[in-house]
Amino acid sequence: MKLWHVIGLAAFLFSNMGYASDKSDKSDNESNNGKASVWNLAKDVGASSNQISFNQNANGVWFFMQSATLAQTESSYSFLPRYCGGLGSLSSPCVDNGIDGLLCWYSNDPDIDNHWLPVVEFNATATTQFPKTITWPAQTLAMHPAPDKLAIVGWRSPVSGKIDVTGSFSDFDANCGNGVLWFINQGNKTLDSGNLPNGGKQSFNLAKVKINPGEVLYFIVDPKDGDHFCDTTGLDLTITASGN
Ligand SMILES: [Ca+2]
Repeated sequence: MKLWHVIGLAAFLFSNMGYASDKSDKSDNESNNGKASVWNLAKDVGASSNQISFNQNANGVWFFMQSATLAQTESSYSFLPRYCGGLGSLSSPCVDNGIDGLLCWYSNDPDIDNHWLPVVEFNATATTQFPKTITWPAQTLAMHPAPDKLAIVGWRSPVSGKIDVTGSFSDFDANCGNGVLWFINQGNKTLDSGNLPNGGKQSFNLAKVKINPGEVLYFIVDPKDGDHFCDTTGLDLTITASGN
């Protein structure tokens, strides 16, 4: 990554909620040219194990975010501002994980338990990893909320027409806690939701969701009753443009 890329990325991350042009951060994925009809979260994020791929605006559509409170209010969402690509960074979830190759975007404020949450993380290794009490399959994305903030993956639509949204939320840490609540919102409107029990997995399948360019779908994990212990939650997600 060249210096001007870094400067541009920093300016982008610390800007307001306005989104940068798709042209500002092209990945190697050919689907970044706006002609893609399928977006797979793990495939797009894991296209290469570095920040260029695991990035705000990855493949032109993916964003990793947090809320100000547990309220699902679009205007209160902000980008997770910090990135860790390995064990070299101090005071980050990467150190907590203790395993290189677990990449993460995380909060800039320690929460009430002095953890850097919420966090959106990706297992970029080729094998299942077991940080602390978590069972984390290879090449999968996970989210963890704070007790008082939502963990959010955003997909900003580059297309108009209708899309199909399929995937699942899975509890990657069944050893404690009370599970999570999950939501799929289009702006502030909830399209689907679930109450995921500890250790559970719940699928979603939304057909022919009408969408306009620039509209955002939010995939949200709430800690459930403010109990965020063992809330590492996998998100498997594929969005397919199905035409008009
Ligand atoms: Ca919980």
